Amino acid sequence: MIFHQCGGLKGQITVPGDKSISHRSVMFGSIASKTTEIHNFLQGADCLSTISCFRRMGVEIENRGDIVTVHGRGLRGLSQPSDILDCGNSGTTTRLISGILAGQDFSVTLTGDESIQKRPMKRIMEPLSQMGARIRSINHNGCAPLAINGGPLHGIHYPSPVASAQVKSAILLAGLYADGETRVTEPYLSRNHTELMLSHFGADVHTENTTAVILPARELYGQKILVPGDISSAAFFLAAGLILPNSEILVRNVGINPTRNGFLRACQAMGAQLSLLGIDKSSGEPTADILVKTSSLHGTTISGAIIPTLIDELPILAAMACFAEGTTVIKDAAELKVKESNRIDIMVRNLGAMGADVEETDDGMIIHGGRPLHGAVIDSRLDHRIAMTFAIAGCGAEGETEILGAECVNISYPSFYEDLKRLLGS
Ligand code: SPQ
Repeated sequence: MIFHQCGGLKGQITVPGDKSISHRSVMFGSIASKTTEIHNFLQGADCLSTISCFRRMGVEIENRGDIVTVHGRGLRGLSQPSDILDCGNSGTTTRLISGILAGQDFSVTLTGDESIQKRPMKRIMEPLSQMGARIRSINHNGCAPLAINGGPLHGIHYPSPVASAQVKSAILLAGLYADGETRVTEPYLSRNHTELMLSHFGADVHTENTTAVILPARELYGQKILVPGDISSAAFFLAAGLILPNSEILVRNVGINPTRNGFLRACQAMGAQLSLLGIDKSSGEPTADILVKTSSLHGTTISGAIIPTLIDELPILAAMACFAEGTTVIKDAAELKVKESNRIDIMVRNLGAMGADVEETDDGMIIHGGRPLHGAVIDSRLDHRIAMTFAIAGCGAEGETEILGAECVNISYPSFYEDLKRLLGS
């Protein structure tokens, strides 16, 4: 896939449904009673992996494109799959499903693609084991494939060393099956879609500062779910609208949950002309239309509690920082090293190849902005966020940018390149 420097982005766009919320709606719908109807479900490869895992455990799921209907089997109605469950490239599927499987009365083996088999799973194995689950890494390396023998669980108070919604969610989901209260305390609050949605499904769950608390459930109840547009997908167009000359774009119906909207706050700290229109707080997940115009950006520091609220947007923020005046410091973001790729290493290498002044640190990077970027050959390492980041960077760079493995955008945003082309008017 080749990109050239281009003029501005103009027009309106509605990005696909939120990936985190789409996953959860299928998972919770599967273990609820009756039917869950999901509108604006993300048809990305990761969410399709979640559907496929639950189908293999006997859940009838009708996928009619935009609407997905899950015929729930109840908390204890899943059946043992006849084969290994394949979570594909999805960390969310692997970790959250492990929490559910820990409470079943059967055993399962879970695996995923090459990237998943390198991502750390001890972070869920430890707390789930403390709750009584028997879960082991088949290759003894703390990674998938995982063998999970479900059984009786007890509640724990787990102080999580990382702010991770996947760790928190795995424990809370196991907590549905435990014999008492389960608590997870995080260093900073991570995305809270699990808590919001489980409460909507009838679970007794609440939050005390950075601690999520859940009580065992007798039943969850199927719901109708409207999935908001994914702010992590919107971020690429918002960034392009800010850095490419003569741009003005409106991204419609974007989820702006405060535990996910750090990207908007970071853009504002960089001097972005960005407005939220038509804010709708009528459901648990607030949404807005977001308007951006080409802006003179300046550097900022991104660290601490904001990090979990923009963790997946850090690659595109790092690229934006190259188009800003002054220095941008990203710190407290060591979690980037254990995503689909090591996102610190790959960002520093690829931005460096484009001529940026960027240095790697232990837990982030430092970018001295203002140096024009030039085209380069970019290895996406099959990481969807990296491919999309460099498509946008390529639109702002002189010369030709070639992205290797560009098709990996299929994981979270299958129509990304077509949508980008349309906004560029090409
Ligand atoms: O599902 P996966 O592969 O882990 O996806 C990523 C992404 O970039 O799409 C991370 F690589 O998003 C995670 C996110 O980083 C999705 C997620 C969730 O839905 O709960 C939470 C975050 O991960 P974590 O490890 O911080 O909990």
